[in-house]
Amino acid sequence: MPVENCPLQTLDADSLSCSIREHITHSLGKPCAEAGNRDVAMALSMTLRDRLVDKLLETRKRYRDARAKRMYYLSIEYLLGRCLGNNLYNMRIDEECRNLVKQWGYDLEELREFERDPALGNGGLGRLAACFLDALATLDMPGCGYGIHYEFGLFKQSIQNDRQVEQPDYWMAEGMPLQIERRDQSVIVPIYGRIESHQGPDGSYLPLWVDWQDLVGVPYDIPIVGFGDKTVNYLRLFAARSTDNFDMKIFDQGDYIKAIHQKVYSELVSKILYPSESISFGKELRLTQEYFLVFCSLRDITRRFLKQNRNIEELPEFIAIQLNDTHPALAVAELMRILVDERRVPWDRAWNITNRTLAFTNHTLMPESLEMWPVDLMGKVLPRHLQIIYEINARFLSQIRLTSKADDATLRRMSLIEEQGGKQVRMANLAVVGSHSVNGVSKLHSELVKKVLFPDYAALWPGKFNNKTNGITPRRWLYKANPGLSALITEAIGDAWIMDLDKLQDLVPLAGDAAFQQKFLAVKRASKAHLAEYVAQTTGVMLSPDAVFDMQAKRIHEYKRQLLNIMHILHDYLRVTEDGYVPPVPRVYVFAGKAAPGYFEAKEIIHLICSAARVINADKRAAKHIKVVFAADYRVSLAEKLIPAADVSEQISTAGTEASGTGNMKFSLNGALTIGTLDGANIEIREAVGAENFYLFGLTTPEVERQLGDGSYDPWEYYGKHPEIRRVLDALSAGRFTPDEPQTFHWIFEKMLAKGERYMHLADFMPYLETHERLGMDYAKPAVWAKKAILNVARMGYFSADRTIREYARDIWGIKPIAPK
Ligand code: NBG
Repeated sequence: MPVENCPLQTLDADSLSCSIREHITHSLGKPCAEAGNRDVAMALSMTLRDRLVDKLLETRKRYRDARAKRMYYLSIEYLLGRCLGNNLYNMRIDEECRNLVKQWGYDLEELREFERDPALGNGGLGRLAACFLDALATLDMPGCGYGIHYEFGLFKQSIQNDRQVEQPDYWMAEGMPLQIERRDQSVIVPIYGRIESHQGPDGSYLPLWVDWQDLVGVPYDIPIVGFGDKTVNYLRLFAARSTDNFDMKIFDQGDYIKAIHQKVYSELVSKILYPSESISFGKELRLTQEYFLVFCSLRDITRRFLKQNRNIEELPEFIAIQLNDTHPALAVAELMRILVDERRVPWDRAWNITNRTLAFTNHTLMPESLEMWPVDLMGKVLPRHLQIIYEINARFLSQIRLTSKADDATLRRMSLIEEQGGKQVRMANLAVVGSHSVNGVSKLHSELVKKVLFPDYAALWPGKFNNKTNGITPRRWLYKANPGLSALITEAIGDAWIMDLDKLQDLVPLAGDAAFQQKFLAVKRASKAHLAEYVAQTTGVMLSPDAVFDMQAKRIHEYKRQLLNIMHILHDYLRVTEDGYVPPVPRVYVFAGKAAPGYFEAKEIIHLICSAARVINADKRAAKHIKVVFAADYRVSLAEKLIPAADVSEQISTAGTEASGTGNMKFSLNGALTIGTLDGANIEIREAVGAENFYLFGLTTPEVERQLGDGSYDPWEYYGKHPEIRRVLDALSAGRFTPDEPQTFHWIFEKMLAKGERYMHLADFMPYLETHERLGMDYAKPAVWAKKAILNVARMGYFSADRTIREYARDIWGIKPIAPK
């Protein structure tokens, strides 16, 4: 029989069982009778991989036959989280597998614990990329991800002596059975060297990149299965290897060790993920990573495209490339280099192609996160790309000088080069100029992108700027993470919500139904009890599932204001212990999140939370009313434990600082009520769930802008006026929570009271307290609370990543679903 006629694998219980045994014996080399949990978990993953690969090939053929336009998502981070469980759920064989392994005496949940989270991202941006991949595959859209195969993902966090300690995360320690190495599609990446100019036969200038060194990008594909197992796309991650092409000159000089050293340096490029969303730019290795991602991706994308016998000038008709923030912005220069230097397309036509192919998403307003690279460094690492950037800039500036009569100040702002204090390339400007679409990630943020970040560009190209409010995948964040709630919803309204989250609306009539409320509260309580067990095991702190579970889980950053949260907790603690106050309901406060290793304030905030937790949890007067927990090592799999158990979601960033937030969506979808500011997607969440089902407090963005702008914010005024604020800050300053080192948190006192304090903690403190007060009273009335929580779930349909992806596909990418017939 010809190979192509062999039947694809099917996954009924028998074939599943055969395949698992087959892998235990032949892939792992063990008798089935000796297989431990780990072996079964591995063999199960391999079994799924076999099936996914079949579907992957089938999907590829389907796209090819349809001559479909493809979208490629370029992102330096992907926070996938564990794959086994997610694949089982998306393939809808979780029940089957659970029963099967149970017959053999294994527990599927235990097996899943063997998988390490591939944590190839820092936070929101990387997780968004992962949610998008899930939605693309679920919607049968030809869209794949490109990224870096870091050997070490985001550091593992542990807490020692109340402080964060970082350890390396070697995520592949247990193997990664899902990935497929594709050595045959490796890419040679030129880097360094210099440019010689030659004259072409027609007298034109021909740049020649010479004396470059090279490294190799080896692709690893991770299959991404959509819900219902119809479409399998891929995430292609490149690992850096050295070429065997050692520098012979070094050998000739007899310096064997130096030659090997160079080989090691090449492999460093994909060694480690930089652990911060706002790193200090200037690190050569990071620039090399960004280039490595861009070069490998574009090489691969254009190779696939040209293989279909197409003319490079048709690129924008068949390919869309989305730049996830500025990290892959070098794609603008690299695509121009491919077109102009390699394909000999005239500059203007090449520019048109580049522009129509690329689109850019901005994810942050923080000025310190706007990437800039010193011109000297770029010239050394990427000499040809720097030339191209200069050329783009010169043409762009002379064009706007002519057409829009821009003055010098405007030209200086719009230039791709920052001239002040050492020349630097502005990556955001490069991305905006080189793309046909620029989007923000929530309504408010997209407005601020135009107004604050790129006012000149927005005036020049109003049609280029648009909004795509973020979304999350309901598969991982409800269906898989919260089986209890998921089953309750399906029992009430059927399971169509998994593919069409707007269907949750059908729960609205049940929000006031006493019987449904009872069931809903029972599910929530069970999740809380489950989390309480985990917390007891990992921290020794005992939690009561009858308390309000109030959570703030996200990166630790001053703008996200974990300090506001902990100061409120301290205030309550002092009221209970000093004023004899009795709160209406007991509270459990859970914090989770990592601090960038070099970010002093963020690390000290963790130190404060942990020190305060130690004091409060040990104080008999307080402990029945208040408990504080810091759940270490926040990552996707921990989020899946925390979020279903939350009653309250803290989304309390200073207005105008959080681009969107996506944790806010996950909590609300799982029936937590938000206490939050009018920031990022909070605004849209509040509109969707109803103002009465959202605890709003705090200044608005215009108020923050005005008070910080005219210097009128004076924290001492608030300190003077409110004894509550004085008590908390004085306690911190006096070393109340670190008696052995009383000076430890004095910096917080100073920072909170510094003139024009950037995040305006004290301005929002009293409204925050009052809103918490109101929230506590509402929680004490279960029917009132349950109704609000159910309405949150019911009205979150809009925040599905499926909706977001449909909008990108329609407005930016021009791609369509290619479903199997
Ligand atoms: C983050 C923002 C979040 C947003 C995610 C996804 C970065 C640089 N930005 O508010 O801080 O939800 O991106 O868009 O990670």
